[in-house]
Amino acid sequence: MTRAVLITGDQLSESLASLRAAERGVDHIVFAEVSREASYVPHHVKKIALIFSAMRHFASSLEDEGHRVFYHRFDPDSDIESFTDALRAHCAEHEIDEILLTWPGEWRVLDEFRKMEGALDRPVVLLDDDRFLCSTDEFADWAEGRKTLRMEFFYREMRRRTGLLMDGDAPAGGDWNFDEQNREKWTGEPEPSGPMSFSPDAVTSEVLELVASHFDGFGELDGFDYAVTRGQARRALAHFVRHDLPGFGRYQDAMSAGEDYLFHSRLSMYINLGILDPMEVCRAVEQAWKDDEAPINSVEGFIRQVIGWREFMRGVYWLKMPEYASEDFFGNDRPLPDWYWSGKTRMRCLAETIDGTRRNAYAHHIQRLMITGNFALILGVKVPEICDWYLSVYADAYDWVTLPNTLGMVMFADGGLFASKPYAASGKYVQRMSDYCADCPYDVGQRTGSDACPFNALYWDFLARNRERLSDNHRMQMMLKNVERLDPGEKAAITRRANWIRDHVEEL
Ligand code: FAD
Ligand code: DLZ
Ligand code: SF4
Repeated sequence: MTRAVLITGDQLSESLASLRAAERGVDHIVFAEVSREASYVPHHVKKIALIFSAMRHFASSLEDEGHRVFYHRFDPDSDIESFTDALRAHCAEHEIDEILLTWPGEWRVLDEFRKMEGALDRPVVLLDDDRFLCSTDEFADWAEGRKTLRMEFFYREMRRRTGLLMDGDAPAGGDWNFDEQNREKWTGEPEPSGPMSFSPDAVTSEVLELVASHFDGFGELDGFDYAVTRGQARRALAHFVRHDLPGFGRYQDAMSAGEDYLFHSRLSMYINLGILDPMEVCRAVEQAWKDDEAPINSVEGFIRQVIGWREFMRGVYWLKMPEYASEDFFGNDRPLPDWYWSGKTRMRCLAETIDGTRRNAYAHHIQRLMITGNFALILGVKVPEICDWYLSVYADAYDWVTLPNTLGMVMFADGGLFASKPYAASGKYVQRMSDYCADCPYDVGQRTGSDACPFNALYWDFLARNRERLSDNHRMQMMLKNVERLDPGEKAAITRRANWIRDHVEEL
């Protein structure tokens, strides 16, 4: 019996379930660069280049290990536009008895996989993606009977299960969470090293030419410096642990003009592709603490993101899809401003974040949450438009992780399934955590008037507009009371300013 094993662009792990099941030298390992995957959103060109180059490198490493690899390169004139087309063409040319797949990262692709048996007239076996620490069934068991899902409780279970940062049954360092130490503003010292850069090799250079000729989605292709192999990604991990992990905790929420990364790892794109394993990343980080090379607040904070948030988001996605994608708690109706794609706004915080996104296909978490995310929330942007923006512009973006972060964490469109309140904030928050406001033409100290920081009026107006909807959220009570306390004249001026901003958002 010969099977065709399709490996998608984010399944580049030797430990992948379908690769473990494949018979080396017998089964056909199929990769396909296809237009449907490359165009379901206008992906950042660096994201496409990363995926194609990493796929090509991974395919040749499998070949070196004795697998029979069949690689369909991107061809704009080809009739092969989808995974199904690629497998159909493969089955027409070769004797294939069965198709072997691993659970994909998007509902859209799962839907395609489920239709393959009919489309290809062959049995299709779909295996679980066990590269995650918590399976979708285990997450569903954990969520069963809970009205709201709180990451913190899930995370403690993951700590116990993995043994990471555990001292017997107790959390190492005496606490589960050291977040109160992780909110410092960064004022220039210590200097971050930044993520490790890699020069394009011949394979990547060929991919860069291909992408430059055929794709013009979003962003800049120049300066491509990502790891594209497992070996490189492991070096990037070691580099982060050695240089930037120590400062990661303290400055986790900080932002600064001209600093695209600060102390963040830029490892998500490698973990999500499959070329780094989440547990190996956490073990390396934990070891730095054991060796006294990084403080507990950095190490715990980092591990929480990976075994906590990352696993939790995947759990939420598969628990709630496909209905989840249509949630719209606030009934938003504003289009996404055009300048989300160009970066051309005078608002410094947004211009900086979007400019970094255009250059690097990257922004760090607090920029995604509190700058581009917060603005979309308080403006009331249509949920699918902002979700598609995030899915397009970041090199680490796949629906299983982008959607819950955007729809749930940022837009609160699920009404608080896992976020205890919307992350709405005024310019004051941006001023506290960054140096953006100092050089901004808008005045962060003003709520009204033509020079006032747009975040301010939008924030107060967001609270006023959604008072009823948020009235039974106990964490919002103080903020809602502050709205009630506003002087009626001031309140009317805020509404006028917010309406003006909404009507002239493209001019900001
Ligand atoms: P670091 O700050 O170094 O964090 C370490 C690791 O923790 C990351 O590499 C990542 O694997 C994990 N992590 C941290 N936070 C989260 C989280 N909230 N959800 C899942 N994993 C997390 N992350 C993605 O991987 N893909 C996305 O498409 C994505 N979209 C996002 C959209 C929005 C609106 C927001 C607010 C967050 C999003 N995130 C996404 C989460 C987070 O912002 C990124 O994982 C992080 O910025 C990646 O950069 P880094 O590797 O330098 O992370
Ligand atoms: C994102 C992406 C792109 C741009 N192109 C391809 C591709 O041509 N072939 C492929 O196998 N995968 C690609 N991907 C990643 C897939 O979209 C991803 O595997 C699915 O979204 C499931 O997570
Ligand atoms: Fe952003 Fe407002 Fe600060 Fe300008 S003043 S950088 S718009 S928060």
